[in-house]
Amino acid sequence: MRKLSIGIIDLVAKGPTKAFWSRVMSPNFASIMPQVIGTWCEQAGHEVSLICYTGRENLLEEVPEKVDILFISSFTNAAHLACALSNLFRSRGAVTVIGGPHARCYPDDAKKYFDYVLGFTDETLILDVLQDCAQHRPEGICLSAGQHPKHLPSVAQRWRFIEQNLRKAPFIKIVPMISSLGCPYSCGFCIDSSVPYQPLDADMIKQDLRFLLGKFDRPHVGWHDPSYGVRFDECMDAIEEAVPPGRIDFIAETPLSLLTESRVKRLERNGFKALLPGIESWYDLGYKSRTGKITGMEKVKQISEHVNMILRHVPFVQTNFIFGLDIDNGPEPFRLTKRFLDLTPAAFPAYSLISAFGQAAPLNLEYQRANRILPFPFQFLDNNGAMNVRPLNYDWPGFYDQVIDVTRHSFSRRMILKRFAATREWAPRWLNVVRAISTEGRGRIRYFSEVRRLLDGDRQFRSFFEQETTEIPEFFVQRIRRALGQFWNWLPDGALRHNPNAYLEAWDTQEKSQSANLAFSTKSMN
Ligand code: B12
Ligand code: SF4
Repeated sequence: MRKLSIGIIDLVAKGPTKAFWSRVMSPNFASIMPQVIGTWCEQAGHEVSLICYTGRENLLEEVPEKVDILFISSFTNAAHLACALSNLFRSRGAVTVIGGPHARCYPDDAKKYFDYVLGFTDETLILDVLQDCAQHRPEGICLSAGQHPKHLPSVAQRWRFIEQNLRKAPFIKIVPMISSLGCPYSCGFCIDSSVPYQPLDADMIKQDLRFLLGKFDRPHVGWHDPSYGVRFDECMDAIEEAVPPGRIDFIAETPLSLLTESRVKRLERNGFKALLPGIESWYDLGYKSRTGKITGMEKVKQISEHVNMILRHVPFVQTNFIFGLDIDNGPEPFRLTKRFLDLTPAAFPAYSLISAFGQAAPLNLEYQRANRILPFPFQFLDNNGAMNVRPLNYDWPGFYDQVIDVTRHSFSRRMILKRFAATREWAPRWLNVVRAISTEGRGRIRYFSEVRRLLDGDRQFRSFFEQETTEIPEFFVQRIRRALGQFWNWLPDGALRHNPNAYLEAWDTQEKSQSANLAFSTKSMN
């Protein structure tokens, strides 16, 4: 097969930005799969340019003008930028491919703008696409491997891409690694709730860690496992065999249910500096925190003790919460969250508004059946920009009042100082302050307050929330235009809108196979 010029863009930003936080941190949020795909393509003899787009790069200069095929990795919040880029590079003759969370969640929409839409992706699928490398228009084809790949290239093999990206990170440089795919838990709102857990080869992980020790004095590794540490002893054995104590700093998303004190001590010995457990709800999902059927204030007390125990050993803990679940009602869930923060001042709270990401999660079928999904433009589907599920037990103004109240409490001067004083090490101390006073804390308070004001003051805006109209409020359109900058002109007609019930319609018309792969063909093209 002829040698192809291949472009790969990993969209970490959804448009051009000069924000300080994104300059410092965005290179650390690069995805693993674009690097994996780049490695497979190079191994097959092709020429690859990979750009992790953090909002500062000049994409038109950095991607070669005449690429044969362009892969774009996109979350849903960057989908508009992805469509605009596809349109632009198609106009230059490229074939375009989209993969990543957006492709898995909204394949029926993505195929309008891309030649290929990939779900689970392994090397065979990538080589098939390169072999075919053809225009599929007006509708692209949706392809998926039967499951996640069994093996991924090593860090050494991905190094060229990792290094080029981390050069952009001025202070903290975090290497993305992964030790497992899928998840054994089944939280109905999650993309991995029906994807079987699959550990990756422990020897390869040891090899990767040893390799990194030769590259940095003290490497930082961010585990991208959906649930790190499910096979706890295997993970720890691998680190202990390969890494002298304390030589690598680790960050991981690990469920509280796995974090007994003896395990936390082992994590401490092995250099774990940040843990991000999901608490999610005071009334549900007790299996994630080993609180079983305990709910309400009892659960707050138990989890607070648990998190304070972790904080005695690990300097940074981010506790994740979801607002707007059907089980929540009235001010109580928010009041309990504030109580939790008072009892656990060193924990950094991260809030998500419940979001239904297309066909990725089984719960979304129920929401669509009940006509509870709103067609907020993709750019706002990042767990905060909008909540695209109509809440069951709140009206919109009442819901936003509660969200604003808890966010204000969490990032008030008093709470910032308490958190600062309660945090032991300087790096997480200052990181907590920066997060609280930038977009994540104060920025969100401003944004939510503006939404709340418009709910009362702008009839058309409110009608959209009340599902009386599907016309997208000007407030959102103008924000997309600003965020896209020069790429706005390349946004294809109709790309601001999507069918919020596509999953249900596909479900009703297609063979009801495994939901995670609905709309994708798993047959090889050759
Ligand atoms: C690790 C992780 C992160 C990390 C790393 C992110 C990154 N750049 O990869 C961090 C902490 C930085 C992060 C941040 C965010 N995250 Co996150 N994150 C995850 C998590 C836990 C695991 C994803 C993962 O790496 N899995 C391992 C990979 C190998 O598997 P996979 O993603 O399923 O990928 C397969 C295919 O999709 C495909 N593929 C993947 N990428 C690509 C790329 C190409 C080009 C191709 C062809 C194929 C392909 O191949 C893989 C193998 O089969 C998922 C939840 C989950 N359980 O999956 C959420 C998840 C992906 N995150 C989510 C969200 C919303 C966010 C944030 C917006 C949260 C926020 N408000 O800040 C940010 C946005 C970050 C950004 N880049 O813009 C959502 C995304 C939903 C969506 N449709 O957009 C998820 C699904 C969680 C959820 N709500 O259900 N996240
Ligand atoms: S939310 Fe976390 S624990 Fe639950 S299914 Fe998803 S990855 Fe697993």
